[in-house]
Amino acid sequence: MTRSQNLAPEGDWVQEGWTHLSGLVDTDLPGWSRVGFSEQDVAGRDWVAQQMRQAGLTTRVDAVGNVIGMLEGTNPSAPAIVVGSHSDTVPGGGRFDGIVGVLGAIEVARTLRRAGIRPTHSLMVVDFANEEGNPQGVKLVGSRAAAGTLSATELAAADSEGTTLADLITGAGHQPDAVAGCRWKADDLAAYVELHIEQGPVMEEQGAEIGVVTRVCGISTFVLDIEGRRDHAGTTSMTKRSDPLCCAADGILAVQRIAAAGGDSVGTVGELTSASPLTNVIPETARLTGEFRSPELAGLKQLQAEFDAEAKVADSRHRTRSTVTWGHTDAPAIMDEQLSALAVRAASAAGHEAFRLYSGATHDSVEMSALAPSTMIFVPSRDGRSHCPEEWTDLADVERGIEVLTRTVLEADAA
Ligand code: HGY
Ligand code: MN
Ligand code: MN
Ligand code: MN
Repeated sequence: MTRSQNLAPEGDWVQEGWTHLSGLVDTDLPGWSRVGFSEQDVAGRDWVAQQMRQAGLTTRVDAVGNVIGMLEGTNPSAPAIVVGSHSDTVPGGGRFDGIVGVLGAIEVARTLRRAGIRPTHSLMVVDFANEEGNPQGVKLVGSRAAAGTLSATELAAADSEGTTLADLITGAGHQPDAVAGCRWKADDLAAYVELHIEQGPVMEEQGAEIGVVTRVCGISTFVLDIEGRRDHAGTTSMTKRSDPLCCAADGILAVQRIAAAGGDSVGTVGELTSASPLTNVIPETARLTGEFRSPELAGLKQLQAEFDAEAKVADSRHRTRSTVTWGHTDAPAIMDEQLSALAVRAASAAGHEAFRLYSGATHDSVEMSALAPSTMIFVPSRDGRSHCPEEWTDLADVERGIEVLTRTVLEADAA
């Protein structure tokens, strides 16, 4: 490979693919919704598999729905270089989060073919299943299955209607009982590189065209279950009631206060539910779901301890009994410095100065980094908006990112 070799992606193909996937959305939901394991998600992933085959890859779909395409290298016994992302979206999401990385990964294979390059290492292109998570509270489903960290307890986790994650996966035509077979061996993998939109404002503010990620946030999710006492709303004085919703209100503000005090940390509440929707009943129970994120594991643990303590304070204030249940903790994932240096060099070969940055959004790279040296290439997001219909990245930025992804793969292949 030389710096001058044309490794630019075919912009028209990227644009057409993006337009096609943008049409495979649930029109009953706002924004651009292709929710994991939905009918539209299944259709999108079938299309992705078809595109992989047209790009010359051999495809398979594993037991949780990961779509995997292989291009055999000249040394099939060398560990594979993995590129990919996810094509599911949050409900009410946008058209770029994950999708850019999946289209980009396929375009790497197409570009290598156009350029007549057969890599030494096999190239593995992946569209991970349900990165965005589900009402059952499990994120990064496909990459966790591949990393062997998706537990039976999580597959049995149910939403408020009793549907388990295993039911969801089965409903999309897969076999969650066979999750053990999804696991990849670290020895088989040389590197993982994921192209993604930044989803935040930093690159735009800095005028950066290409980002290379240093680390990805850690996440800790929780459920706060609050028990109060069901009583008559008209006859129970304000000093005698035990109202779980008031405790929950304190919990919400505690999330905000604790996260704001923690430097780079953030905290968000997802859903607040109560045992009664009526204004003339003090409900007996309430439930709050939320998450904290931090670049440091110690920071995450500190946030957990502080929230546990705040829940006790709220209980004593409102005469309630709360239980905080912490879900799976994703430790912050540090991107591999050597591989990141190759991505920086690849950016330079494509004519861009790479900007190093932290990711406050989580990614499949978190799970992959436990299996192989991993890094991420970012392209800017307009106004830093993401997980909303306004999410936007110019095609020119996407194309730049894909070229840098292709060049990073070739650098890693030669390393
Ligand atoms: O939740 C996240 O950060 C990601 O976008 N899935
Ligand atoms: Mn994403
Ligand atoms: Mn996302
Ligand atoms: Mn991702």
